Amino acid sequence: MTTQTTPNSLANLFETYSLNDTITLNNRFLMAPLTRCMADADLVPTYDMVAYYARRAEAGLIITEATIIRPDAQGYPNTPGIFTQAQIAGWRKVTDAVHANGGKIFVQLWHTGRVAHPHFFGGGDVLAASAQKIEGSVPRMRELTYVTPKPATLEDIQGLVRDYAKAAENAIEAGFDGVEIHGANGYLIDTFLHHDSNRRTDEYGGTPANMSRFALEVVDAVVARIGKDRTGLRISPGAYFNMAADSRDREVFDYFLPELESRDIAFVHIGIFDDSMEFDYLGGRASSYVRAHYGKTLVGVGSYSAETASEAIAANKFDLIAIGRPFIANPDYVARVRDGVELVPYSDEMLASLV
Ligand code: FNR
Ligand code: 8K6
Repeated sequence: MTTQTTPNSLANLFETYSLNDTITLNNRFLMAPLTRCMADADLVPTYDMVAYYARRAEAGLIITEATIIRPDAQGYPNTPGIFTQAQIAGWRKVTDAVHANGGKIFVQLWHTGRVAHPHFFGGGDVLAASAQKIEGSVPRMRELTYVTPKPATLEDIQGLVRDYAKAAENAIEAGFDGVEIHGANGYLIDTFLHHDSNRRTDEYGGTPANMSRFALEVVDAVVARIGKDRTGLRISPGAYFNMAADSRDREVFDYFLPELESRDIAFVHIGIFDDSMEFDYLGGRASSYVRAHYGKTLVGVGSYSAETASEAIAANKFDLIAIGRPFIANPDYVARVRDGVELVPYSDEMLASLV
């Protein structure tokens, strides 16, 4: 292991950053949301999860693994929830430990939409924008093939909006500094924003304003409940996961992003695994496209190293960098980068345990 001082070229990553008047981050690193499937049978965070997050408190902001807002939101085993008192109490231990170590933490609020499976919630409907199913089965549970979702009725939509707001309220009760609404990666909110999954002909489909309506209603309801300073949003304008690309999606996001900008939320975060991916209909990278259409705080992500992130921030491509897999492999990622200590390389086998 070699030790040296932080290269000057990385110094911008260690500058503080004010999201708004109420939240200032100690550095430019976010820990990306990372599903680990390690909550207990009641979807309550465990002591191992408390220790896992506490070890990573040097990140300017931790975004937790995606956390379901209600039972029918679940699509993977042992993903934590934030809708019971036991879950809120479990998360309180996590937030207390992160705060004791000087960190900040937002919870990622999740409904998997058409990626949900009734196996996890005792049967019943899988809700999505339209009855367009995805192929395949739940990872590691191959007998559970995905089902055709039920298009959410207007009543279902009102209930969902209410439940996102309630989950945000629960998050504040659990001691979180804020929430990141999961509007990315092909899950519920994203199914409204893309033509592949939204075939509706009512006021939630067919036009950019209609297709943006559900996402904006969720944002507005969460903002009304906990405040814009404590509300972030993750989006995937480029379809890449459980979603087929459609060039008409561009108009949806052309409409959606300025609407979002007027809400003045804490940040927008790209949902992507590799930001070098280019999307024809976005004219390049998802992050460049969002930067051009959204003038407020942007979080970049997707196969960045500290070096490439530092360069991208210096070139004003985004303001903050989220780090995912390297943070699984290196609980002390931020200290290693700061001190010039070599990183442990990530491998998929590391997902088997929480370190
Ligand atoms: C993820 N990612 C992810 N994204 C999200 O919005 N919510 C989540 O719960 C998860 N879960 C998750 C689990 C695992 C094991 C991986 C590898 C990824 C995506 C993640 O936040 C990030 O966008 C990517 O990992 C790309 O960043 P890195 O890993 O290249 O720094
Ligand atoms: C038991 C299941 C654990 C679920 C983890 C959910 C996180 C998703 C990680 C899956 C990787 C998907 C990669 C898609 C990348 C496409 C890039 C072109």
